[in-house]
Amino acid sequence: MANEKTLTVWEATYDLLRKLGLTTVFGNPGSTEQPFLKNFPSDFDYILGLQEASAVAMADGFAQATRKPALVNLHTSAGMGNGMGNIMTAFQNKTPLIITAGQQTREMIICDPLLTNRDETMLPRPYVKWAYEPKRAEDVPRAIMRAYALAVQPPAGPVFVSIPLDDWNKTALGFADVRSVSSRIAPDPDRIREFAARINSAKNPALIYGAEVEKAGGWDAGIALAEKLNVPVFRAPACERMSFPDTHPLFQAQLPAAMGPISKILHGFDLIVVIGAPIFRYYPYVPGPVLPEGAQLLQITIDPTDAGSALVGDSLLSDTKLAIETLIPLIDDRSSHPAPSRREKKIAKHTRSEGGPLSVGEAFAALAEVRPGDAIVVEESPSNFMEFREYWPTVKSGRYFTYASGGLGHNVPSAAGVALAQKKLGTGVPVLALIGDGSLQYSVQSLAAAAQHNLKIIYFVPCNGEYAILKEFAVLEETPNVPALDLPYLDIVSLAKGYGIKGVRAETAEQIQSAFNAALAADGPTVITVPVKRELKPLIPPSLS
Ligand SMILES: Cc1ncc(C[n+]2csc(CCOP(=O)(O)OP(=O)(O)O)c2C)c(N)n1
Ligand SMILES: [Mg+2]
Repeated sequence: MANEKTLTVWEATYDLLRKLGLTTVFGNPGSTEQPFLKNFPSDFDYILGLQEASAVAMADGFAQATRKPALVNLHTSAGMGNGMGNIMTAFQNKTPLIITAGQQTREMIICDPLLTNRDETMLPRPYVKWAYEPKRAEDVPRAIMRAYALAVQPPAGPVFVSIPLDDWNKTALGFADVRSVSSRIAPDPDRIREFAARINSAKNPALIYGAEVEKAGGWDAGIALAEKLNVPVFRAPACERMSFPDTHPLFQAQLPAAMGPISKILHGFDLIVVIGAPIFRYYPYVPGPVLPEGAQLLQITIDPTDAGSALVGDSLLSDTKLAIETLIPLIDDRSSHPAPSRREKKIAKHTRSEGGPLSVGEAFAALAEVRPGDAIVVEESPSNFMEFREYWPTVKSGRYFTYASGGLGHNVPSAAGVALAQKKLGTGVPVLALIGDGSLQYSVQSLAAAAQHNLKIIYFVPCNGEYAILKEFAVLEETPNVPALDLPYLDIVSLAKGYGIKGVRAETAEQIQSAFNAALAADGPTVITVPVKRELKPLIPPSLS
């Protein structure tokens, strides 16, 4: 260990990262990062993204699955640009990421040499909570400490520190002070009593759970609240985590991401209690009221932005688990009331059609029959995910991950981060990555990390040879003859091979099952491609549009 007089910024920073538990670095190196990565310590792991988009999203999946912040090291300007789409998604996901990037040397930057990250703090905005380049080399460790403290405080999210390449050999001020900050905020006691009173006086309330509940560790508390209230539970539209079991008798449905349809589904409720979600996350514009007539809305969220952007209702700022736990003793027990009417819930079964490719439902039905008890799903399958959930219900917390943004290119690398977390935690839990054939192309290079680290991921790719969801959107929005929605030429088995992964094509239910079982038994990842029938499903069911 260096003595404090000769301690360099490099040594002080690695000491800090070690103490913060940030010993897994997700990145893609360039010459501006090499002074940071030199003599890479043996107790650190470097996970190579091959492209910055993959590095960011792998870190996101890893952070979510370990429930801890993660460290990302990107290349200067161009690398930041590559990472930007997934930085935006990490911001929407509220994932704490400490993102660093190199910068040209302070000695030359006045004359704009190659590798200059011009106005370095501007590029990642508005999708970072803080962006900073230290005013002097000595401040690098403290800047990372400050970034960490900001990233983990609610609402959590990515932060950015730009570090000139000549900072690392400078003499440090000493070891950085390691600070801790809290990551939960309890509800205002008066306001939550008001909320409880409004729930108690409601005749016909409903609950809507969003992703924050599961992220806050509130899965069990959410079930307890729902059971004491004995009311229907919906899932917030377009939410990235599950928060409530699909198989619970009170569970109704995931709400569609459109205004009019949501108010139709919620018709008849007098109080709608939304916990852990924006009001609401919409996708297509289908006009209609935000809420059905006569309904009031209460929102509990940790995010002031989501409280601010709500078009209707009254909000309470809080960690959702703490709020639910505070609410439970304050609300009347309605469990003896007649159970609310429920939709019929059973795992969908599919009869197999003759000839031609399988329908995607048939493919999912075959897959569900060989479902292992404990697999985690990471999903980016725009036109098929709702149907998938009919066959593969989520029954446990932490078993389903997708993105809060819809920005393609997140979930293929994120699956590698989730699987890496399972490996490091020693859970032995496999990851099923359900990925559209179009979606796979955006961060395809992350397949290499799965192969290099021998991750237990089964990529299941329904190949319809098209951007099906965009065709569905085109019907709804009446925009015919959009070019470039067909991609029949992709050879995904060969792509997998190119990245060092076994690729298999499965055309029948039996082939799907044997490929999946072989993949489960294999030591490392497998890509299974399944040619499926083209189907034009309505984006919003006709009864709701
Ligand atoms: C970064 C990015 N670029 C473009 C889009 C627009 N987009 C949304 S879904 C989609 C098609 C996805 O195709 P595929 O993965 O094959 O799924 P399918 O719709 O066929 O089920 C596209 C291009 C996007 N969401 N994100
Ligand atoms: Mg497709």
